[in-house]
Amino acid sequence: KQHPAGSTQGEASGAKRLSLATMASIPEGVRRPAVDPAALSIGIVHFGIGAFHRSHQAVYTEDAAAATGETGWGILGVTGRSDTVAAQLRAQDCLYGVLEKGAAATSLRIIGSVREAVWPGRDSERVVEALAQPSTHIATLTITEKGYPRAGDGSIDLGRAAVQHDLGLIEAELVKTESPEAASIDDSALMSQTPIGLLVRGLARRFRRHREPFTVVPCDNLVENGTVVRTLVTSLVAAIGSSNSSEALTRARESFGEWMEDSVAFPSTMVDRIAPAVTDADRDEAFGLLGLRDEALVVAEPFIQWVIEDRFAGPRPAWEVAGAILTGDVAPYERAKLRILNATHSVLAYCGALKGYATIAESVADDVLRRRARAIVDDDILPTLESPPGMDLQQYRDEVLERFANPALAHTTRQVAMDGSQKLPSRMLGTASDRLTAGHVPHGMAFAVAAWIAFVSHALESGETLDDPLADTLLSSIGSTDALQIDPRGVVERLFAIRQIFPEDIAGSSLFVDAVVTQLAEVRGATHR
Ligand code: CS2
Repeated sequence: KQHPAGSTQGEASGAKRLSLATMASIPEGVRRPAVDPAALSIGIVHFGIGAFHRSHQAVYTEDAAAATGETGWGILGVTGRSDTVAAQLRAQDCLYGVLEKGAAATSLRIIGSVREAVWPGRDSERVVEALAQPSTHIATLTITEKGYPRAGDGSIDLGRAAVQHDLGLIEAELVKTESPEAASIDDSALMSQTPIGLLVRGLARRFRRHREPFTVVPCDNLVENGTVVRTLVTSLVAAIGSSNSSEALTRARESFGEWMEDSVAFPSTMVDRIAPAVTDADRDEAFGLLGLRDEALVVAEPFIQWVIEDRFAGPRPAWEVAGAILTGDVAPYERAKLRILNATHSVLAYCGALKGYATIAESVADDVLRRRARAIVDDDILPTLESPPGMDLQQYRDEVLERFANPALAHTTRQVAMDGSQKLPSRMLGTASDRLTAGHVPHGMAFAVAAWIAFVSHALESGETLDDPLADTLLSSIGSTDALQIDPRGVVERLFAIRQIFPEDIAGSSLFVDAVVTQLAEVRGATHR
């Protein structure tokens, strides 16, 4: 069917929007919410309500609620930079579809576990209040790698203005005396600017009001993500009162810190589901199935996995009945996933983009690139891993490449290639470092790092935007459009000098530097158009 460019069929036809009121008209063949959305109350605050959360934790949470009949696990979703996604959700009572695209079949399911959507730029008070409610027990986070404002030692980066701003709000919260007037003051100066700052501000109110336990569950692709968040939070708390100390504040900081030590848990998790950005074609496809407009639609592959460290301070949804693995040790799962899936994903994204492929599926369909990805896993990655219980890593490798090949998922190389400076350490450099320590030169990981360098350099050569928080630093380290040709070693050395990305042991290994320089030529060969 034809409809004007830049709009979807739903918009063009003036169709009704998905909402509680229109839910009754959801046709047979589309799965309705497994719970009555209107019956759910907030038990979870989620930071970063993007496509990934909506296709992953929100689905597990709904399935767990459906299986147990518990109604206390509705989700309040917090957006990041703008109100857009929250507004889209609010306009449809936070209902949205997950369009599941398998290689052979597509299906649509409507999710009802998200009950509120808030942009803290407008209403951080609502988020703080939700975190302080005794009926809220958990915060989950998908704020992407760059959402964790870490300094070199893993503590919070107090040099950032946004962190200092949030620290001031946390201090004010800790020593606040509740009065009706105070509660009504709400202007932009009172808006927390970082998710971690907002989380700690909410925990400060919780501490001040009743001190019920709480659990923070990060769901980003980071090594030991629970420890990462705990370190950020505790270092932020430790900084309370550092600039304008009063006796009251010092006392409050100490007991806040003690409560946190005793009553707030930070389990680590491994999350997995490929959820590419939604396109208008996806919206059209979903509209064809649903007959209602859904501006908050997400797309995902059929595969889904969640492994959670079973270390909660208070109650949690019965996520295990929805298929999640609750375990004492997430590390082997998390390593296998980051090192096999995410590393090869990135390699295929860089090389694919250089070769002119728009999607990961096209990249992995290219024999040269697929064989490369597989060889990197076999040569360097598998030797660093121990098998998680019940998992065969060679089979996992094959399944991962198979998932990437799913032709129905238009996951762009551009999307996976973004934020490389934030992704390299957890996906590639741990493997490289383990191999070097074991006395091997990791040529495969050198290829992976070289692919990233070639990709970054290509952005400089072509003038295309480099989507990376360190873009300026990266481009100026490369220097000029012909630097990689003229002086590849110089480029590698200058990039390796960026300590936020490359740790000392890697940057200082002349064997690894040599290997990366050599592999730059291999990358050129493999990505030759
Ligand atoms: C991808 C991940 O964008 C990326 O960097 O590698 O988002 C990947 O799709 C997920 O981790 C899969 O679970």
